[in-house]
Amino acid sequence: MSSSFLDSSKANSYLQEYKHKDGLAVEALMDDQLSGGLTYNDFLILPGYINFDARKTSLESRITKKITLNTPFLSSPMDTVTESEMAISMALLGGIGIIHHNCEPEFQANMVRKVKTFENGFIVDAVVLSPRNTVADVQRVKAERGFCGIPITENGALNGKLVGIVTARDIQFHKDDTTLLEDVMSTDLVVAKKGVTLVKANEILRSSKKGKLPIVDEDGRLVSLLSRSDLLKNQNYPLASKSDDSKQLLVGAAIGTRPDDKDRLALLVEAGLDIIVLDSSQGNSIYQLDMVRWIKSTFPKLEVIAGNVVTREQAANLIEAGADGIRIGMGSGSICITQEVMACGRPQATAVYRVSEFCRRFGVPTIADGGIGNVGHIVKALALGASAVMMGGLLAGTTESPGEYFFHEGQRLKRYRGMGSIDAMSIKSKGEGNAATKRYFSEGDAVKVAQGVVGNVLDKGSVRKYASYLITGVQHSLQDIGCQSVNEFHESVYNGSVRFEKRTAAAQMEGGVHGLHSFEKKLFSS
Ligand code: CPR
Repeated sequence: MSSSFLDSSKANSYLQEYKHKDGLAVEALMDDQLSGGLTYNDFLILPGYINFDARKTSLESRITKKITLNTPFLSSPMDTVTESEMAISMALLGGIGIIHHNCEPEFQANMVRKVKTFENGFIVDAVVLSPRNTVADVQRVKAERGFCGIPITENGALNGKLVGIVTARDIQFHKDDTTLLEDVMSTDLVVAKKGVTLVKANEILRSSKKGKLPIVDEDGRLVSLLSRSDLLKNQNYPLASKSDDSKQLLVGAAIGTRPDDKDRLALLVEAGLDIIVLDSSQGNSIYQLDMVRWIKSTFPKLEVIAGNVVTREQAANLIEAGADGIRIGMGSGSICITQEVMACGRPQATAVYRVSEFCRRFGVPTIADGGIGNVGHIVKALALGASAVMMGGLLAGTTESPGEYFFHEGQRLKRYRGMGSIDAMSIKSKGEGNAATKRYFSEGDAVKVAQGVVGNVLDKGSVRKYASYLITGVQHSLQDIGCQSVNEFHESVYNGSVRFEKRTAAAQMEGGVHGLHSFEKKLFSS
């Protein structure tokens, strides 16, 4: 009896041959001739084979030549997105915050310093008082810094001889705030000797049941401090981005490319900066190329992310000048009107693919910046070769983003604005124009041409929960695709085993919620 089915040996080889052939390889997807530029919504990734637990998926990725993060997320250097609070949270979750520069240089450097001193293994710039200080001084520190386990040294400074410690309990019922600390401080001290390892010091702290562990040298002088609350934070954030030696959180900051930005950078470096981002809407300029070269020769240890670019030619110049990472995007930001006003830019998916595919030949990681509106966009940016994503609007409206919440028509909102909006460009700061005007090369103009808008975004709660949702979402997506790490994902895209498909307008409608009278879109629970 004849059958239209293949016999088993033919069926087997047919199965092997076609295993990865459905859909398109990335190069075919991105074929400019056929499609024009693509955005993230124009395509989908086809599912692969699952043989691992999503929680085992590694999101580790290199964001500059020398820096690898556990979470490939950066927060945008925008004044409604990243100040120290956001940068601390991003680093705790394994990403990194890039602190904006629409402010005085000293203010920006202070924000960098705050991140660097947030969660030290050892606190090396501890607040210290002397026995002659009063209870009122402790109360002031508590109000300003939020803690009051303060070591007391003879001279009231670090490196002075340790004579006591004042804790909340010591001053709790003290009515007279003029009392000298020598009369209330605890002198029964548990200390550890300078040179003690972090692990050992943590053990002593744990068993002593004290809040703080002073570290002293052989003469009893205070050199640093370990805090119980840091111990707990360490336990909660296993992915945290930290420098290998000091265990301080990693932080980035943005500057422009004008001469006075060199002075600003010196302050940032002194504050402990790890990555500098050269913040320009069009990075392929003589100013930026000179700046990259100057930074690499002046601060050889500092990692430089250059940009923004959307073409290989732009990227080539920056790589040649010495960039350690390349930021991609022009006109794709959620608050952005650059493409409309300047007629310049590129659809983001195409820009990310073309530039990343070029940069990887030189070992230079890329960052997809702008237009990331959900977990799927993050995964698509990574699929197109980006090592990491930078997010503005997605992180705005969180507790840790700058600005106050307000209510409008029953909803809790926060402001989110483009750095090229008239609002942002109107912030006064000393030096050559403000940061926002410099980003758009318009500091000398009598008329400011806006490249972005001011808007509002919904309250998203704490970024620590929100970004955890993004991380888990990306892990599940990579599981569906069948890749257990970002590195494997990149390899599988380039070797053609991860497949793609274009999405028609109808397909995009089908992929969204449809046909309901009404619905509530709750994205996660924790
Ligand atoms: P979203 O994540 O909100 O889509 O985009 C954030 C990115 O938009 C920023 O990291 C920055 O590169 C870019 N951006 C910020 N302000 C902008 C204005 Cl006014 N115009 C164009 N791009 C802007």
